Amino acid sequence: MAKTIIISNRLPVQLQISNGDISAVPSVGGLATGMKSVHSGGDSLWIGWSGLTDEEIPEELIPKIDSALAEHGSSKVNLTEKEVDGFYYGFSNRTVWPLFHYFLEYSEFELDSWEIYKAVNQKFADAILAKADNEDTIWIHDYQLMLVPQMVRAERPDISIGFFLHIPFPSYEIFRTLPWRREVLQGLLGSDLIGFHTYDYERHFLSSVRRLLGLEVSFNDIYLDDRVIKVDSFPMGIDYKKFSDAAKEHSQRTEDEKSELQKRLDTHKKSAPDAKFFLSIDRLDYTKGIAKRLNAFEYFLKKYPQYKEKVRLIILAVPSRSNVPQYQLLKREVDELVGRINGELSTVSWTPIWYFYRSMPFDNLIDLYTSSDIAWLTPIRDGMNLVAKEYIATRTDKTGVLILSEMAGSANEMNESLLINPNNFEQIADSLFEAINMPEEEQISRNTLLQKRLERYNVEKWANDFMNSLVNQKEKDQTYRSR
Ligand code: ADQ
Repeated sequence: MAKTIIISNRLPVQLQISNGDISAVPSVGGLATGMKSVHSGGDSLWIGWSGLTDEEIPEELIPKIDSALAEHGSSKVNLTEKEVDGFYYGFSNRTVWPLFHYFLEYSEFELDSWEIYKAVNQKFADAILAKADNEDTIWIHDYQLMLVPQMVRAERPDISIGFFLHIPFPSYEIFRTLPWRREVLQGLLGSDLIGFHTYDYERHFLSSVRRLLGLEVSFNDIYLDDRVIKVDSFPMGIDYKKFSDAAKEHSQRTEDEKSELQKRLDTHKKSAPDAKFFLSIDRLDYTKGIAKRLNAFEYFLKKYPQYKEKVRLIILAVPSRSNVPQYQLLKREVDELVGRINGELSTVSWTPIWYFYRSMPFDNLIDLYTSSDIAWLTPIRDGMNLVAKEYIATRTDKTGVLILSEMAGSANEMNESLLINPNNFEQIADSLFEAINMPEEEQISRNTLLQKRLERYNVEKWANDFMNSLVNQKEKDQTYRSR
C-alpha cells in the first residue's frame, strides 16, 4: 500500500532517557497536531532528528530507541554534535532564518556551515530513499531541509514530493544576497508542489525563480525540463476545537479546580476591576519584536499616563536557540528593559510588566489567553504567527481585542484585528488606547467573524488541502510529461 512520508527537522516525539530506559512522548506543537490527519495508522511514516546527538545516545540503547520511535510511526536521522552545530545552529539559524526574516545584518555566509547543511540534507534524503517506494507521497517541511526535494528527485524521478515553508520567503532583493541562492532554488524545485503561508511569499519565490534561474513561469506553474511544478499558498490554521473546548472547560472550573496562575490572575482582576491585561506570547526571537514592544509599552504610558496602574503587560517568552549569539544578546536586552521599566514605573501596588521566560504547559497558556483583555503581538517579521489565532479561538464569550503586526503572515486573514506597523510607536500607542476603549459589541462583532474563519480553515483542513493539491499536481505533471 502507498504510504505518506513526512520529513521535518525534528520528530513529533520527545525522547526521554532515564535510568537506562527510553520513553518517546508525543509533542503537542502545531505541526504535530496539524499532521495528525495525515500521519495516522500504519500507512505513514515521520522521519526526523530525535533531538539527541549521536554522542548523547548510548549505543546499547539504539535498538530500544528505534523501537520506541517505531511505535509512534517515526524513524530517526542520526546527527553528530558537529552536524547539529553546522546544519541547525549554523546554516539554518545563522544564515537562512535571519535572511528570510529580512535581518540581513545578522546573516552569516560561511562555507563550512553550508557544506554541513548540504551533507545533512543528503542524510535526510538518504533516510527517505531507504524507506520510500515509488508510489509513496513525500511531504518535506521547512527551511532546514530545502535541498532534500532535489536530492530525492535525483534518485526517484517519478515520486510525488511536496514541500512547505513555514517561514517567509523574502523578496528577490534580499534572497539574491545568498551566495548559494541558485542551489537553494534548485533544491526546492525537486518538489511537485511548493507551499507557502501567503500569496506574497509565493510571488517572491516565483520572482526569484524567474530572475535567478531564468525558468518559464506561467501563473503559478514553473516549467523545468519535462516537469511542471506548482507553487501555491496554504495559510496554516490551528486546532481550533482544542483551544475553544479548553477555554470552555476553564470557564466552568470551580475555585478548587483552578491553577495557581489562574487564581493569581483572578486576584489581580478583583482588586482592580477596571484594569486591563495585555498579553504577548512568543519564542524569545529577535524576529518577534519583543524589545520594541517593551519600548512601545513605555511610550504608551508616557502618551496616555492615565493608564498607569490600570494596565499590565504579561510577557511569556519561551527560551529558544540560546546557542546562537543574537539570542543571548536579545535575552540580555529584554531582561534589562523589563528591569528598567519596572524599576522606573512600579508603585507599591503595581508592577507594569510580568515577565515569564519559560515554556508553559497548555493549561496555563489557556489561563493567560482567557484572562487577557488584549493580545498584543508585534513581530517584525513572522511567517504566520499561530498565537494570534490561538488567542481568538479561546475567546468563548467573543470579547477581547487582538492587536497584530501587519508583518505577520496571519495579518492577511485577520483583518478584523487592529493591525499595526511594529515600528510605528504612535500608531501602537493609539491602538492600545483604542483597544482599551473598544465597546463590547464591537469586540464581539470583530471576533465573531475571526472565529468563523479560523474554525473553518483549521489545521486539519490546511494539511488536507495541501495533500489534495499535491495529488492533483502529480496528475497534471504526468499528463504534461506524456504529451
Ligand atoms: P514559531 O516561530 O514558533 O513558528 P508561532 O506560529 O507563533 O511561532 O507558534 C508558536 C507556538 O508555540 C504556538 O502554538 C504557541 O502556543 C507556542 N508557545 C509560544 N510560546 C510559548 C510558551 N512560553 N510556552 C508554551 N508554548 C508556547 C514557526 C514560524 C511561524 C509559523 C509557525 C507555523 O516562525 O511564523 O506560524 O512556524 O508554521
